[in-house]
Amino acid sequence: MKLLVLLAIVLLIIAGHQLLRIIELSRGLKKTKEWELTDSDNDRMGKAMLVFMVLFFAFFFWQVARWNDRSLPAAASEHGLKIDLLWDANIYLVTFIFLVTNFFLFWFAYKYRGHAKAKAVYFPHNNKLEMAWTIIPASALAFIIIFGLKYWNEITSVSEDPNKVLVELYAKQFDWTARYAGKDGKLGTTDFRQISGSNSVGMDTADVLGSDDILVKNEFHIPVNKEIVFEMRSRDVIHSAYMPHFRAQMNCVPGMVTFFKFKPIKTTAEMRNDPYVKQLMAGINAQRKINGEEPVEFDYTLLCNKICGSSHYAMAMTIIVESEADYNNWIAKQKTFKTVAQK
Ligand SMILES: [Cu+2]
Repeated sequence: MKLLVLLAIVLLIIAGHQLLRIIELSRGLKKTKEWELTDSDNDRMGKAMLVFMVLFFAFFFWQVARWNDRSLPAAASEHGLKIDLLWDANIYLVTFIFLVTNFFLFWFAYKYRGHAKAKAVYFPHNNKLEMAWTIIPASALAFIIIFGLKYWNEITSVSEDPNKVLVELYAKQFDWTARYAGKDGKLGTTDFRQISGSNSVGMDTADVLGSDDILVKNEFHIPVNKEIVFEMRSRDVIHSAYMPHFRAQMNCVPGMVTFFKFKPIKTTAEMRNDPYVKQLMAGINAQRKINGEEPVEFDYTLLCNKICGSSHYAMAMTIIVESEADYNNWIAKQKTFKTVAQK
């Protein structure tokens, strides 16, 4: 069988080679050379450019309509709404430029299609044009950058809020640990030399500030409408704390503490009732059913957004946003580092 396939391939190559030779020989018999384009060739190509443009634009708009219902729900944090605004402004701007430039690209390919008598125009320089295509893109980019920088500074500035909730996210290959400051409101210091099986984040056991710290895995809770300050550390490689529903992402870099803050504005329960989220989850659960999997409910997630190793995909943690009372109830039930360490 293998020999037959091999023989077929060899014969195919020989046949192809012979075909090429016939084409080469037939060239000598023709009067025109095949690399010389005729006016009718150019005309056909010019019109094909227009046809391609129409199909290309139709495909673009079809894609927008087809995949639009797969995007993230509206932002669930205060600053996230502004990021969404910036995102939308960018997309509209880019789409507009894409349509205009591609229209001219194909339109000019058609309009100036080759012609035996056509002469090229010598057009070396135009100051007004140069000014226009420098100033317009520069001001558009300046708007995007200034707008973005303003909110970037807001989410990365030091929190002045006395009622803030401080959460440390500790990343390692391949999981997250969330650490709360406990009753004293201060995170205990850490020391990488003390990392061990029972002290995975390297708590400095000599620091009393850390004894009331609370460490949780798999799931962490935050109260709605309060400023949450995140401090991020990494044990091994660069990870990235990504909370897509809150429009927040920050690298976790070994040897340093990075941070940002945001204010969640919708609880997990509110998100589950959101019509768009319901539709999104119905789509996901329909696919899960086909795969023979149990249906799932919407949950906020913390993901790692750096390709940090073989089990990178598994670096996830569920985030529960709830009322302050529910949050206080939950945190009161968690064990402090001291009680866990004494066991
Ligand atoms: Cu990671």
